[in-house]
Amino acid sequence: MLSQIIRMLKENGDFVSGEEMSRELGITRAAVWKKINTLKNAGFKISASTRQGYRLLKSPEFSIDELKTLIKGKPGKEIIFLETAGSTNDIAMELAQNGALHGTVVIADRQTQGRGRLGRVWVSPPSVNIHMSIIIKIPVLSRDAAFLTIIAAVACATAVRKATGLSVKLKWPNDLTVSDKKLGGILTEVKADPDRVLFAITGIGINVNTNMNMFPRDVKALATSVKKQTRKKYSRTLIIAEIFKELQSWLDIFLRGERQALLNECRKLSSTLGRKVSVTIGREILEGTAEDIDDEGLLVLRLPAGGLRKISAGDLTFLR
Ligand code: BT5
Repeated sequence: MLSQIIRMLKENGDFVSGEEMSRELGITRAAVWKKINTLKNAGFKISASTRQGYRLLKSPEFSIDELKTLIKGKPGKEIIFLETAGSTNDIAMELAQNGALHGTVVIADRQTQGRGRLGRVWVSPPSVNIHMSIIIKIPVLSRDAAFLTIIAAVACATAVRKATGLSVKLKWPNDLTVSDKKLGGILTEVKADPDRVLFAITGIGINVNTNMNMFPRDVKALATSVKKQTRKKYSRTLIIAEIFKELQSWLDIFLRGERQALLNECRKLSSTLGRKVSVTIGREILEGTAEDIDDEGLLVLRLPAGGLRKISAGDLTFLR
């Protein structure tokens, strides 16, 4: 109901009369007034005039009800919003196992046990960043699982670029970066049998309105946020809506079999290709030049002796 009211106010752009709203929503004018007050309490600036009705002046930085108005049939049709979660990936995993549909999204304002890869901590302070996990149930072969991270990374980088104008890059395999500082990360977890992926959880963490003093020292040294880069606050609602739009479009491209388009975009956005890097894979450390991302989505590393190594996952640092 709140989403419907926001949609009416936005579509109209001007005053919408209380009577028109009450008619369209099938509730009394007093009930409309109450709903408007709920929105005001949630941070919406709405002017009210007895003669003309209600007019939306400004939306708050984050509103799940506004987000719902911005999504039509994209991933995110079903959104579960939590003020606090352990890890949104864990919650989405459980939901997916219990039959939740493709495109179901879990968003948390803060996480107490946000995770990176290999159990590393993902710092997730309240009310500033995006922490969300999307259930992906599409036909993917197990050997193509790396594409799921590529799809999410390309979608997020493009969405944040469009929403903020920042030159967001992709650092192989799962980082969103600006000027080589970490703006966000993707954590893809899959449930698969030997042949095919049964479902995947795409976890997305992006630092939006974070002040650097919200991070512990080690993270502060390597991280950045949209606010830090632009010196402006951005609406998480609008960025998330943009991510859903991009995700839908890149999933469609993948499902149509147009992998080259996806890979080309990934190569174009890459901060890694052409650079001297060191890659840690378990106990092994390899140095070389990141030459390409191949047609299977693997990193192609040119070794100093001239040979090539293809790598599916690892931790990468730039040399020099
Ligand atoms: C990642 O791991 O980059 C994946 C991060 C995924 C987080 C999302 S939030 C929603 C969903 N629910 C979860 O529990 N997780 C996902 P990795 O490449 O392993 O990077 C982890 C490293 O990034 C840490 O060891 C820190 O050094 C650094 N780090 C931690 N928090 C950070 C932050 N907020 N911003 C930038 N860097 C951070």
